[in-house]
Amino acid sequence: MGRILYSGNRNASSWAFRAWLALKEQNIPFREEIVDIRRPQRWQNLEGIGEFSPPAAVPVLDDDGYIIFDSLAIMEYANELGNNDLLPDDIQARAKARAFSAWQHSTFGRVCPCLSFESAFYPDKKSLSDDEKREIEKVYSIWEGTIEQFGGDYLIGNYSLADIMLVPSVVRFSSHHQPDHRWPKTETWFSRLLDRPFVREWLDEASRLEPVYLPGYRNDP
Ligand SMILES: N[C@@H](CCC(=O)N[C@@H](CS)C(=O)NCC(=O)O)C(=O)O
Repeated sequence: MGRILYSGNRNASSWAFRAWLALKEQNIPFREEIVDIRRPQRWQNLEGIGEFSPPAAVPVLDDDGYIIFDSLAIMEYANELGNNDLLPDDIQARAKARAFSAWQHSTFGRVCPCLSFESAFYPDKKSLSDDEKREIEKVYSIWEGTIEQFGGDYLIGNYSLADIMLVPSVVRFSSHHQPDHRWPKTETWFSRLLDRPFVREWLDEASRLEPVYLPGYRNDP
């Protein structure tokens, strides 16, 4: 039977991206089934996922018949199946990595909600309002202070689940408002993250797809 990751379109499924990335980074072998979550076929396709996974969403990992749903659970599972090195050893650093992951997983989408993951691949990007820029800059300052505090190459020292969790937000923010010299560590962290081969692989494939337009991007009704 093997291991199957039900994921989504490269330019539309930020949650699947995270789960896929954790499995890849831990060298876990798996087969991928891409579920087309574009409208209108989205609903019928996700109904099919709902036949074996309660949230009827992607990603879902089917590990030889054992179903694990939710990106965060899949990421933790991938880490434990692999080298278990995607969370810091130190208890407080580990809690901080989990805090950033949980923030992303719960309410981080409220930061510039009109900047969806999909919008990162639009050829005609909108200019951000001053308020939107301020929201993003506030986050850049938080990330800058965190990188400084842990003193490593990534958000919490070494590469961790927190970095993987934040990659799609890094993509959606940086494609509209790059960090500059005011956040030098964040700028370098972005480059490091975006240069990772598996991150590149997913994003290169995403860029070759037809953009998925969502309402609200240009404050349209
Ligand atoms: N908390 C879930 C969210 C997954 C999610 O929202 N996935 C989207 C695609 S990226 C989806 O399938 N949505 C279906 C829906 O909201 O009905 C996770 O982290 O896996």
